[in-house]
Amino acid sequence: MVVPILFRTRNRSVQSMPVVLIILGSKSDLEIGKKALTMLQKFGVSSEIVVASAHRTPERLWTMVRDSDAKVFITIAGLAAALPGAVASYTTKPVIGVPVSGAVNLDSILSIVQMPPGIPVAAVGLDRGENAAILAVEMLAISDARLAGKLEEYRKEMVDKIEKDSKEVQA
Ligand code: RP5
Repeated sequence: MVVPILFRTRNRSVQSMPVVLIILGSKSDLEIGKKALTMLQKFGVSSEIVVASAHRTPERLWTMVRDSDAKVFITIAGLAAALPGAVASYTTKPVIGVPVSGAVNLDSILSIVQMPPGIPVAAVGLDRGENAAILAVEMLAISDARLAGKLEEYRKEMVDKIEKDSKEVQA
């Protein structure tokens, strides 16, 4: 039996609710979604990946966003990437868009960047699922000192790596 999304999400326990919901426009975007998921796991932020298309399943997408308790949405889509903008139109929570590379690339970038005034989407670079996750963590860290500390540690890791890399190329 197919359980409607509406029913499933309303009956979830508080513990299982993802803080960040990662929505893919298609299963073919999964590799980019995994980059976001892995980075969120590194920061100890709960997340979940789902598939819902703005064009192919508009009702499913609307219901999913409406019933989600996530604090931030990461939306990943290619081609005429309407997904991030559509999600932003259904919620006042922050929405991060990740354009997915393809034959053209600028198609998905411009679809996400060129939002009309009043309904913003925070766009990260092409295929940059990991950056979407870091940006989501930065948003959450505004009211979470533990996450803010983890972001500082992450920056320190990058500094250490660059210094190590520099020593290696100098040797
Ligand atoms: C977009 O169209 C999806 O986000 C995906 O990046 C692209 C191609 O979708 P599929 O044909 O692989 O399902 O809606």
